Amino acid sequence: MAATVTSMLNAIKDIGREPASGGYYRPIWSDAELTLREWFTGEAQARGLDVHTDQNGIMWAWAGTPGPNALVTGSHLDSVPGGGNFDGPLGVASALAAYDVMKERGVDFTAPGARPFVIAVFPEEEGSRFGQACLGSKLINGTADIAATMNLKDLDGITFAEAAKANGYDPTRFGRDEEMIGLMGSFIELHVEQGRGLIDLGQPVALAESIIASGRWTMRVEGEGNHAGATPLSLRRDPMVAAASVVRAVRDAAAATDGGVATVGRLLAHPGGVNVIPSHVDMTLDCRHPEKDVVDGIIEAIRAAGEAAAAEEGCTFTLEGSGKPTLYFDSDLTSRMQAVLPEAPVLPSGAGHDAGILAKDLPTGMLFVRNPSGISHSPEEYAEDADADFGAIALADVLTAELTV
Ligand code: HGY
Ligand code: MN
Ligand code: MN
Ligand code: MN
Repeated sequence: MAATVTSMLNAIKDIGREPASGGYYRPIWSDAELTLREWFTGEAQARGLDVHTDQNGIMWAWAGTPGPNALVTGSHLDSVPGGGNFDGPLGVASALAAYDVMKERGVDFTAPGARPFVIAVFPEEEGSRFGQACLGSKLINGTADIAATMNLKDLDGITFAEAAKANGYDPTRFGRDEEMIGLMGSFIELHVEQGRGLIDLGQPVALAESIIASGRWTMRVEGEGNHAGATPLSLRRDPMVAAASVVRAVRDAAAATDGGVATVGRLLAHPGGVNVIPSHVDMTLDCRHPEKDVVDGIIEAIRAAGEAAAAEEGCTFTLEGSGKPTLYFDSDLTSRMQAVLPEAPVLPSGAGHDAGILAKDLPTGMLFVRNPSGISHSPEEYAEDADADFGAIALADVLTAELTV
């Protein structure tokens, strides 16, 4: 293998790294993410791949002439705040390494009649800047509401449209791309495992069976801003007090189910002064379970608890958002992948992926590579060198088989 997966990940290990936490922050169109785009372009062009970025910000590195029924592999380069260097980049580096392996084995990607092959990099998979997960894949397949997307704001109040324009995109051209979707035959994404399945099973790679039901909600507790020193407790309508009860209720509602999870990842008091009783508190909510009706039940329990906690403090509670059901990957594609990798267990994914979004239009499948820590969305996530290389070769084996489909 020309450049090992690990050597490629090492080459980017300082891009977007936050010295204090050791974690990464690589949101869309940040300096870090733009540098990673340049890195990918360089790696792809060094392999003779023809790289272009489409109107949705998705990067495509073609091994020959673009054509229908293209075999697509790749992943994303952006990260969550405080994220790791493997969630996303492992899939991109492994796609490049798998291409190297296939070339070394004599695969001729430009032979007459060869199935078109392309490595894709999807932007804003984490939704870290604008709050919408898998935004790039949702844009290209039309599941993103364009007007709503253009108005999404980052923490600095910059809209998606403004940021896109500042990075050379035409905000009026985002959206479903029939031509590109029409060219995509199937998509196989390799990803670092997020959880302990493989460690406990003693296997280096797994195939994905499904992506469990999940959703994102926003919660707001509205109270009355006031002076922290001059306002007696009896006169307060302090949304932070109610918000504390809401966070507790989130855990209790999930804990009351069998396997449900719910997370408040961000809590922002407004205006956020030390000596100011907040006027309102905004929180995010991420909730997941293999069965969507369990997710729905958790959300309703949180809504009831939030309304009660707010009322007790003379505040109001609102909860908005939506979830989606469990996505099962294409069974024919996964069966073919299993025939190539008979040792690989087939596991559900607690994490969402672009492959889950693109499944709306084409067969998609996933390969997971063992993560000894089981931890992800943290600098603790990693894959051993040997497992990373094993994963790239497994990906090459699967892709080689798919070239004849
Ligand atoms: O949040 C997720 O599940 C994924 O890592 N974007
Ligand atoms: Mn990911
Ligand atoms: Mn992730
Ligand atoms: Mn993902």
